[in-house]
Amino acid sequence: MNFKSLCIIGMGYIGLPTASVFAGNGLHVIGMDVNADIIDGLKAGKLHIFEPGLRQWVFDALESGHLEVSEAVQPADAFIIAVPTPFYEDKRADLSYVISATQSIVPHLKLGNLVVLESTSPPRTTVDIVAPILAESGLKAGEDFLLAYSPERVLPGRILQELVDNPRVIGGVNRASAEAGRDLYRTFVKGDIILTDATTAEMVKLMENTSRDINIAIANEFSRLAEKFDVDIWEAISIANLHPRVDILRPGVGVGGHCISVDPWFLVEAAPETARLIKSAREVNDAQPAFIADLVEKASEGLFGKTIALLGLSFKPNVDDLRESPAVKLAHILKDKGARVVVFEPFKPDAGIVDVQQVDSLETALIEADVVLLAVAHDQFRDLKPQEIRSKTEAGVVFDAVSAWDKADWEKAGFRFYGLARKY
Ligand code: SAJ
Repeated sequence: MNFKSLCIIGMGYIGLPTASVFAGNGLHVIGMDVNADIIDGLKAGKLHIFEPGLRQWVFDALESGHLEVSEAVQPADAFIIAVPTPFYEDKRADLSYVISATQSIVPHLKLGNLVVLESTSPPRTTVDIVAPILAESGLKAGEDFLLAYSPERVLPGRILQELVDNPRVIGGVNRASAEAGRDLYRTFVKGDIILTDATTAEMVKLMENTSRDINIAIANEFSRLAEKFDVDIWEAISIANLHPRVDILRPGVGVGGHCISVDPWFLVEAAPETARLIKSAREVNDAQPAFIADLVEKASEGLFGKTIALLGLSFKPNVDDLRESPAVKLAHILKDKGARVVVFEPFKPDAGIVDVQQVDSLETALIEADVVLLAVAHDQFRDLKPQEIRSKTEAGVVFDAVSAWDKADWEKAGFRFYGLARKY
């Protein structure tokens, strides 16, 4: 099939890069979002998210006229739904954005259109929820219009490369739908395009993120065992990983972001009796900030009245995304334990996190600190020179929760150095 126009619903971390890459490859793209601030910002050339290289792609796409942004869905040959799927307090998937995005397509749906759901969703969402809503148009999925699920699988920080180079899975409600999806994404995808059915594609996406969550959980659990047995976890992992079939990931502050810390719950919700390992892994990762807080408390010889300079708030290095961030949880736990927490997050210096005192420079964070706590290994934190930090703070203790710093260097600069299951 030949697609000339495309309407993408949701201008977030996935929708906006996808829209600008389609536009950069010649399609006429309408980038739609219900949030007027996002649309007005884009019209004024301002991006609400940070992703390396994205600004230029968006700017070029808008400038060329191939990308238009709008608060309303507009008719097009194809529609992509790229809205968030958060979870409720009880961890059930909140499909309200997927449902309202689907409903907004109904009045515009025409014979021969393609609709693709990209949002991570519980198994069977495409066939059991999206298809019946679109049927309200009087058209039938797979016959009058084509319907597919194609998960986004890109890594924040590398979105623009991975969009193009990663293999793409396209699950259709029938073969013709999957093939239409392939024709659309072939516009820019250089990786393999694998066709399957919609529910398999949904399951594949959830399995990928769940398996990563479980792998990080075992690394975090190993770090707790290592603390218990007085073993340096980093040395132990590096030795274990010499085995040809072992690849242990990195323990840390916990697992955050809108994907890995959320998606496994969709499987737990769908089959609680069966998905027991998945649930345990989630619980291990969710408890990691509290474990780190206990270690910091021990290293600081109590937290009451101490000032902690917390470096980093985002969910992982070199991104500005704070969603489900374990560093934010860590800040709150430390505060509850009686510490005064002063946070510097260079990628979002004014995140406005409730109850967290944020400052806009490293110097301000350090000035009254008793403890310097590294929570996120942003490149600029990795590169800090202990001798320079010494001249900016009276702090006696440094705690590196992510093993980014060299113990000997910090000790040489006069700090007492601690880390997660760290001996050397
Ligand atoms: N983390 C660790 N230890 C590690 C690796 C990661 O503690 O060894 C933590 C990170 O600090 C972060 C969290 O896990 O808090 C998740 O980070 P990540 O880099 O593993 O993944 P995300 O959430 O940025 O992106 C994931 C990717 N999925 C997989 O690698 C299977 C990406 O490909 C998906 O597109 C994305 O989720 C998504 O949108 O679903």
